Amino acid sequence: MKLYVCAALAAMMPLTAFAHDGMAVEDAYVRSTNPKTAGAFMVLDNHRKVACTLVGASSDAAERVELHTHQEADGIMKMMKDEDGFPIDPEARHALDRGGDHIMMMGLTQPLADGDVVKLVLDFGDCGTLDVEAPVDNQRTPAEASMDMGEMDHSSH
Ligand SMILES: [Cu+2]
Repeated sequence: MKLYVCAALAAMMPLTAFAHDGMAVEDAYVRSTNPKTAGAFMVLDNHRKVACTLVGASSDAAERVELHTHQEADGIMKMMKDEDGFPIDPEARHALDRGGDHIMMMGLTQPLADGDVVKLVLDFGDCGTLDVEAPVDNQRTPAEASMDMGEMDHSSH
């Protein structure tokens, strides 16, 4: 029954963008903690038999979109710009998560509220680009986002 409900919801409001080139994204959402910046989180799914790297992202919703990561420096986790991109192994997944790798939108053209949908274009270099529609979900807790990716839990939708 839960699966059925999820399928119906997905049909009305597609949260998942399936792609050309064997790249896919699951469970994308955007979280905006202030009117000027927002983070985008999702699971990158590489269906190809070659490694792909997310090298950049863009969106009409923000002046700048950067790849960020968190690194520990002197015992403190610091957010910093990632220059190398996020590699995804062949037929593997890579989670963009709070406290880890993520996409940062800076200089929002307008403040984002729950229910808004943000369009992003992910650039995987040689592996092509992927259009993603990510709903704004400021209520999302980190635990939900980082749950075991092997077993998809549709009950949280
Ligand atoms: Cu960031």
